[in-house]
Amino acid sequence: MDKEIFTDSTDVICAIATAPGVGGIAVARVSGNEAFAVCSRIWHGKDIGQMPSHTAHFGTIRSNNDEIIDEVVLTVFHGPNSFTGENTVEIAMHGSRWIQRKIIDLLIENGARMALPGEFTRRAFKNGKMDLSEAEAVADLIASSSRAAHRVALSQMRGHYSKKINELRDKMIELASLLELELDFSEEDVEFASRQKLLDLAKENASVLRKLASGFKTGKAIKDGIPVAIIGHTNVGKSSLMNALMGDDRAIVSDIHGTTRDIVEDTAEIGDYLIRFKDTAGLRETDDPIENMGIDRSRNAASNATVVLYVYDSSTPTSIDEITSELEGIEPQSIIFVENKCDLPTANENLKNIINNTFLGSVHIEVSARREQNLEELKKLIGRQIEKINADINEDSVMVTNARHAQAMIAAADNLDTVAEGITTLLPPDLIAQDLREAIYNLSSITGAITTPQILQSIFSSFCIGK
Ligand SMILES: Nc1nc2c(ncn2[C@@H]2O[C@H](COP(=O)(O)OP(=O)(O)O)[C@@H](O)[C@H]2O)c(=O)[nH]1
Ligand SMILES: [Mg+2]
Repeated sequence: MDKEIFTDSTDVICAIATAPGVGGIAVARVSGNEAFAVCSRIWHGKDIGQMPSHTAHFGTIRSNNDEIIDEVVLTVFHGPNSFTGENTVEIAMHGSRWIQRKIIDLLIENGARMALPGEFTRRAFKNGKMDLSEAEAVADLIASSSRAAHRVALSQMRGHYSKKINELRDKMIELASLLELELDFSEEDVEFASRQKLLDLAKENASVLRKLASGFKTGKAIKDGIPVAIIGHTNVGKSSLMNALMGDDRAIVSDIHGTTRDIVEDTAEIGDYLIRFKDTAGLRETDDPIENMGIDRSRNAASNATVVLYVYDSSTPTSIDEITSELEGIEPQSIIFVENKCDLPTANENLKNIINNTFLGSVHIEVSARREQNLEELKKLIGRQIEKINADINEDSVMVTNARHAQAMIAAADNLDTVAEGITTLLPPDLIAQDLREAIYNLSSITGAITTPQILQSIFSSFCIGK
């Protein structure tokens, strides 16, 4: 399916743009140079051709034998001042399934065709209304399920991200053109492009790009859920805590040690973030091979988590040595110690102080999963820990949330390393220019200044119809 499937981009396309199913109102989108003519054939009301852009009008949609299908509100947008850049009509109808289907059928009978997935956004890209990373951000914005994910997608859609990429690229283009100029004067042995400046730029851009790409882990976590692992001994109440935080009986709770053997995962929205909680098998010495596999997974989950909830049982004596060995290799700043079962008499009088002195930067909280005590405070603590770790996320920060972009950045950084090496080893300008051009090419693929039909196909086909 490498073939370009968006064959004729001058067709009038139509689709329901609201969520599938029954709703109070549904909206059909119609786009294309002849969109007004197509809609006029089924619309009874003011002359669409005479409507000023960005105005809404009441009227009816009628079938070919003049039967009224629905009373609707029709909004017109004159190209290029529309989402797609083309003449566009949006028909807000009553949300019955039958009306939705009937109006789409009528539009098709009268000269429109069904839009392909992502075709509206693809036309917007083609008509220069947005670049590729902005178009991808439209999909992310629609899918965003937390405030933080929304913030990152909105910033990308509004072009902050592209601006940063283009700044990096423009500097490289400038130097590349100076290098190419030298090629025209090759007999005269002149240097238009200062080698020192070029070297500095290559090194600086490579490091900026690597740093951006390394933020992909955080960016992806914000989009798909920030991993928070719940670990600790068996029977301390990890699964109870997971259930209490989710408000759902997600994991099996019992007083039998070693009940949870695999990772139980679920997401919940806490504050601004979507959190992906992972309840794990309890840590203990055991001969059971299956349980041991589960314990390995627990350790793995802990080392890949943004925040680790280390749960211990207030009513059972626990030693700091055990805790220290179980948390080996985990950053203290990412740990929240959760003293559970605080409804029972404590057997760990001094442990909290010892923990605080051993794990500098960690935080501690007492809860009862069973009685649901202090859980709101725990949620706030989780939010605050994440906020601290992601301190640099704000409206204007540039965050990579897309694997395609991270790959392109790393490829461009590798090209720049080769450029730097070429300069230090006094390579002729045509060879340096070639590597520089490749770096520019890789960066350009992010915003779509340079693309192949295959890239476009894979991006837009993941959209829904109507977007
Ligand atoms: N008293 C009391 N018991 C609890 C609390 N949380 C969990 N438990 C009990 O501790 C036992 C182990 O709980 P579970 O969640 O399965 O622990 P896990 O092995 O760490 O996942 C169960 O009998 C729970 O009912 C609590 O806050 N207070
Ligand atoms: Mg459990």
